[in-house]
Amino acid sequence: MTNLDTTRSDDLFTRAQQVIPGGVNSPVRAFRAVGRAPLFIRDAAGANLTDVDGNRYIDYVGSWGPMIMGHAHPAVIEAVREAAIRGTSYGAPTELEVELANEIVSAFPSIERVRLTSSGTEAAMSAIRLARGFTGRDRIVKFEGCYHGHSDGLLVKAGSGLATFGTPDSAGVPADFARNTIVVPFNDVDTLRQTFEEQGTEVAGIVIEPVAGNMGCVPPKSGYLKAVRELTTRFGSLLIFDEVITGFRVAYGGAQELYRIKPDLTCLGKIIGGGLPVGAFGGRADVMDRLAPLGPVYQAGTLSGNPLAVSAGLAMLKLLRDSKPYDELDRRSARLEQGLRNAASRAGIPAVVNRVGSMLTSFFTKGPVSDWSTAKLSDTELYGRFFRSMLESGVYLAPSQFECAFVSLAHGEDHIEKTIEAATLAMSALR
Ligand code: KE4
Repeated sequence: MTNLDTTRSDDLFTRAQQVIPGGVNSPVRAFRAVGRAPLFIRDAAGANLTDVDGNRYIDYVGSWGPMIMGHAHPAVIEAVREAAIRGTSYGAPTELEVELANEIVSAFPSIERVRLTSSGTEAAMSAIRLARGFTGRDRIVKFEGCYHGHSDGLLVKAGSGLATFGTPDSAGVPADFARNTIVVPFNDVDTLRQTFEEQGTEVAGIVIEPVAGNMGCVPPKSGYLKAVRELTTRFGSLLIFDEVITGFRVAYGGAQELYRIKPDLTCLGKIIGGGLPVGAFGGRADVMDRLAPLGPVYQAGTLSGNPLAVSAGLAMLKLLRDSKPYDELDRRSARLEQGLRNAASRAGIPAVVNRVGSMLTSFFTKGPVSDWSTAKLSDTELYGRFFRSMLESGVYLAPSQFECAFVSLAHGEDHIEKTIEAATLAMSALR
C-alpha cells in the first residue's frame, strides 16, 4: 500500500525494461531488495532528490558516495560547464590531470604516483594486475562481504574450506579465474594469519575495504588493519586499500589517515569525480612505475583523466580541502545515528547502527555486526518495510540492507531531524 504517486516512474520502468536488462544500468537500482519498483529521478540539489512525479526526498544514497557536498554543488557544476565548452575529451594529456594527481598525492602520503581510470572497478582490477606484475605471484586475498567492482577475479566467494581457493560468485566467471582468489572473513586476524602461514609467499596482495561499505558499514576491529599491514609486510605481499568509498569520505586522507596505516596501493573513485565517471589507483613509485608505458604491466583507458570528470573532481576536492567539513559531518551523522538507535529501541525493534564518519547503516539484527556472517543475519524483509515507509515520509535510503547511508554537508539539522521523525514513525509501524 503506498500513498506516493509514482505513475510516471512506473511507466518509465515498464518502458525501460523493454530495452535495458531489469530496467536499470546497475542492479541495486532496481529496488528488488526492498520490494517495490524503482523511482526515476528528474533532478537533485543539495540533500534532495526529486523524482519524475515531483516527489521530493531527503537523499542518503548520494549517488553511492560521491555527493559529500550535496547534489549539484555550484562549484562543481560551474567547473563542468567551463570544461565542456572547451571540448569533452581529447584522448591526450591535460594540465588538469596533473593538478588532480597532485591533489591526490598531497592528500594521501602513501600515494607517490597515481593513475586515473573511469570507474572503481577498473581501478581495483588494475591495482591487482599491478600487484601480480610487481611480485610475480598469482594469488590475491579478499574478504567476505567486501566488494571491489565487477572484474572476474573479484566476483569470487569463499571456497569450500576456509582460506581455500575461491569459487565464482557470478555466472560467466570461469572457475580458473576464481582459483587464485582466496576469500577469508573480514575482521578475523587468526584466519588471515593462518592463510599467510600456509600460502603467504604465493600471495601477490590483499585487497580490502579498510572500512567495509558493501555489506553495510562495518568498521575494522581495533588493531585489525595494523595486523593486516604486518602480515603483508612479513610475507612480501602488497596491501591494497580499496578506498573507493572511504577516500575523502571518512577523512580528507581517507581511512588510511583515520587508522594511520600506510598501504602499498590505494584505489579511489566516487568523490574524486564529483559525480562524473572516475576511478584511480596509486601508491609506491617503485610499484606504480611498473605500469606501461614505463614497465611491463599494461593498463589503459580511452576516457581516463577525462577533462569533465577531472574538472568536477578537482572542484570537489578543493571544496573539501578548503572547508575540511569532517568534524561537522561527524556531528550531524552522530545525531542521525543516535536518532535511529533511539527510534529502534523505542519501538522494541532489534537493530544495531554502525557508523564511521558520515557513512552508516542500520542493521535489523541484534548485532554486533562485525563481518558478513553477522551482517547477513539481518532481517532484510524488515529492512524492506522500513525502506518503503521512509520513502513514504520523503526519505530515500539505500535500497538494500547491505549498503551505506551517506550524510553530506548539505544535510542540515532540519534534514536530520525530519529523518529521525520519519524513522521513529517507521520503526513504530514495524512492531
Ligand atoms: P564502480 O566500478 O562502481 O565505480 O566502483 C566499484 C567499487 C569498488 N570499490 C568499492 C569499495 C565500491 O563500493 C565500489 C562500488 N560501490 C557500489 C555501491 N556500494 C556502487 C553502486 C552500484 O554498483 O550501482
